[in-house]
Amino acid sequence: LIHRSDKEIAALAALAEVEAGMTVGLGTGSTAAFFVSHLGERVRAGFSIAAVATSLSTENVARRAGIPIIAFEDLATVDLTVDGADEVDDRLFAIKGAGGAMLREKIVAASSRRMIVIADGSKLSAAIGRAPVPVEILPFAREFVLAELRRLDAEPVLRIANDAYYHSDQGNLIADCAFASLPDPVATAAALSAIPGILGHGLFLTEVDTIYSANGGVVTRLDR
Ligand code: DER
Repeated sequence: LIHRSDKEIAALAALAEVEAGMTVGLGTGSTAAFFVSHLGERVRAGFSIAAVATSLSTENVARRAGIPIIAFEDLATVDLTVDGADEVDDRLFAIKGAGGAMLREKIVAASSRRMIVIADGSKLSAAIGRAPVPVEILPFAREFVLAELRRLDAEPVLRIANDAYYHSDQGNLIADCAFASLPDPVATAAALSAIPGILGHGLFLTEVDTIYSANGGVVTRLDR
């Protein structure tokens, strides 16, 4: 008997959509790690694809799995991106960034013909608003941006790692914003993007085409 977690089951459902010859965007986080691992098995068995990574950590995991990695900067379009999320809802709105990779994840997602979120049932909501919204901040702009976020009632908390500020793959800071509620995610996303010094945020409102979510071993597919 093989027991698979819901994250792994969701990842396998997305893997079924990968075709030979595709350029595949590899997400970041523990759910995406199952996808990368199983994709690596297929590649080692002769399945030919090329992949771009949404973080340095994913790039390392993918290379160790034997997946050919190409540099995203040389591409304009990716065929299929598979990534996790911190929270998703029935509108296919997502909050991403707990893994700190949402700046590259959003670029790769936006460049993809299809973007699939894989998640276990704990990530599903009727409307996003529970998970904090990560924001990537240019260090030069730290206190200015924090003040602007407080004016939006975003309650920003700078991410700490090993008693120092956490830094993204780009060398920027990340603040987690604990909005009391997100009644209008589109307006909130626009307000965040309008603050100079914010280079990215975790509100993904247009990028997700399909969600494969698994709960108790049962996979549900939701399409935009
Ligand atoms: O940081 C990210 O965007 C990750 O995709 C995150 O949202 C999901 O991570 P998990 O699969 O480990 O829950």
